[in-house]
Amino acid sequence: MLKKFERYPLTFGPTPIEKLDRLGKHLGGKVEIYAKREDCNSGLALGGNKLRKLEYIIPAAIASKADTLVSIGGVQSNHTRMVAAVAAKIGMKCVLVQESWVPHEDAVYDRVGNILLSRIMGAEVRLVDEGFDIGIRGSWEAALDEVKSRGGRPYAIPAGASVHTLGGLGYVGFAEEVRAQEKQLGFAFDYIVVCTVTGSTQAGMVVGFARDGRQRNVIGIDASATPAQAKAQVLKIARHTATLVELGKEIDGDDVLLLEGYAYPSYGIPSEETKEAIRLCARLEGMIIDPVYEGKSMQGMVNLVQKGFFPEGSKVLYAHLGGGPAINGYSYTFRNG
Ligand code: 1AC
Repeated sequence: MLKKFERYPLTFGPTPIEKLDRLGKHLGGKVEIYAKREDCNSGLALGGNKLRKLEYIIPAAIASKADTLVSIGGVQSNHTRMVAAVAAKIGMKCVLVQESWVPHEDAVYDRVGNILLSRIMGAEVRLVDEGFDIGIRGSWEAALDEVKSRGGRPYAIPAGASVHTLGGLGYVGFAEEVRAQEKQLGFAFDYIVVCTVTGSTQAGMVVGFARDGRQRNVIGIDASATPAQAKAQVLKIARHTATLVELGKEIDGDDVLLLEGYAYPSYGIPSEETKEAIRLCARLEGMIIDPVYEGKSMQGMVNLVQKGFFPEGSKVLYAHLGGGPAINGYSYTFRNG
């Protein structure tokens, strides 16, 4: 589906699929749980899902003759960390707008984890006191103008790379990769569980799995706490991406399943259940997930297993998108483990 698109390799290749046996047994043993380890996808700054998207965006950035990648996210954005890493790798400058998306107070929140790594990699980091919104932001447009006004050539990468015209392609590739791995494994997954905030990860999966009619088996777990906006964005990106890859069928509203009810109390703030999901994974599997993204999708998946959402015998693939570094910003929350 992606042959006609130029790809700048930033990842090691197909990511491992790992069976989470102890977690599955702990949850009753009726469902098999696997994790696709997108967190292990690259040597670039601890890796993660954004690299799959950037692989299809970077050729356009290079072709534009830009000298500066300009992007945006929250203070503990994984996406901005990945943009900083890629800029370093390809020899561009990087300006990052880091908004106050998360009303979280920890003395080191703006000094550790993702933002620490971005600073070390040489990005110009700007803290902006604006709240959460997955839409296009004035602060980001201002940063683009400023780079221009000082003689630079900016290349704009939106939050999560999501509403970039090529932002959905990377996760179409994920679906193709899973299909190839399923052949080797000798079985197909019944469900794919993924965390959703800005939308292009789920949108790409929906398009990629639509190829074999499995788009409704992609279970998005909303972590934005603005699910109507997130779902509309997933649908928009999926439709656009379907056209780009010439899918040959329409994506309609029912193809996007986004479950609400796990993002509380708000984006980036873990509930008691999110914290329990993080501890559960760490203690049963040694797998580190974070309070902003994968903690919430894990909480959602655990709850779905417990309430019998997945029929007995189902094989469920959990996408670990690589949000781990943000956990450093929650050192007080986890001070006792
Ligand atoms: C929200 C895009 C998002 C990030 O890491 O900044 N996942």
